[in-house]
Formats: sequence, C-alpha cells, structure tokens
Amino acid sequence: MIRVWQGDITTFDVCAVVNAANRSLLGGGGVDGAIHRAAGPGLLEECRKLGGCETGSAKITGGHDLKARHVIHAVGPVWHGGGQGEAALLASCYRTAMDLAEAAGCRSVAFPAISTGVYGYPSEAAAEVAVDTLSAWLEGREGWEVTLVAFDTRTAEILGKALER
Ligand code: AR6
Repeated sequence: MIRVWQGDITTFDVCAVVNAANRSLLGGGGVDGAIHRAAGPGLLEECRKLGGCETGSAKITGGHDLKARHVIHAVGPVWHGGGQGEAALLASCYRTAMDLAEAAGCRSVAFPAISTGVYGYPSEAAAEVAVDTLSAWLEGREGWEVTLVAFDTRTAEILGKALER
C-alpha cells in the first residue's frame, strides 16, 4: 500500500525513513540537514564509515535519535533536462531503498520527494517515477506500508495525483 502524507519526515514512526542525500553521505541542506539534526551526531559518525554512495543507489544506517529504526540514504540525480538518464537513476534510488528496507526486515518505509528540491527534478515527473517504481516493486509482496512524505501542500497534491492515475 502506498499513501501520501504531508509533514516533516523526521517525526515519522516507521521502520525506515529515506534521506535525499548527496554522494558524500556527509549531510547537507533540505531534508538531509533536517534528518541529521534530528538524528544527532551519531548519524554523521556512522555515515563517515560508508565511503559515500553512487548516484541512483542508497546505503542504510541506524536511525540514532529518530523514532525510525533505520535511515536509508538515497542519492538522487541532479536534473539536467531529462536527457541524462535522470528517470532511470531516480527509479533506481526507490528500488534500492526498498531492497535495503526489506533486507533489514522492515515493512514500513517513508520517502521524501527525492531530487525535487536542490537537485531540481520537476515534481510531477518525479512523483510519477516514485509511484510507478514503488508500485512495480510492491507487486506480489504483502503487508507493506510505504508513505510518500510531502513537505508542502503543492507536493502533496502532485503526489496524490500521481497515485490516482
Ligand atoms: N520532511 C520531508 N520533506 C522535506 C523535509 C522534511 N523535513 N525537508 C525538505 N523536504 P532536498 P534533493 C522536501 O533539497 O533535491 C541536500 O543538501 C523538499 O521540500 O532536500 O534530493 C543533500 O545533501 C523537497 O520536496 O533534496 C543534497 O546535496 C524534497 O524534500 C541535495 O540537497 C527533496 O528536497 C539533495 O537534493
């Protein structure tokens, strides 16, 4: 099951929250900064040991001071107009994050709108990639709760529309 929820992902009580990180995995602005602030310095300490992450992939850590047991740090693509494999890289983020959540024994995951802030990916197109990729991944699997977290009303509407298609 996929649902849309508007609010701050750092408050979410799920098995894994996904972070929209960069390749260094050493923190940044946006949702990344918010997650690191809420999780406390132990998260950065753990991230330092990961050696970064490729665009389109993800790595998992503990949740530290968050309610969530795990943080999955996914590195979305920077938007360059759509002709540089952005959609495939974004889809790969969602799939890899779900694979890592499953391997960690999770059945509940919350995602921010990866790449749609600083990285400039158009929100409508990103929402369709998110919904299509997650729907395909969830096919044949039972008991999952996947939440698409929108920080603002506009993103919530866009995600809702992508879900209703
Ligand atoms: N809860 C939920 N969503 C949030 C929150 C929050 N607390 N804060 C922001 N968002 P962005 P990106 C939304 O820029 O585009 C960082 O510096 C935000 O409104 O956080 O993937 C990293 O270190 C937007 O819809 O991530 C990278 O360098 C969405 O989260 C770079 O930004 C993603 O926006 C990654 O850029």
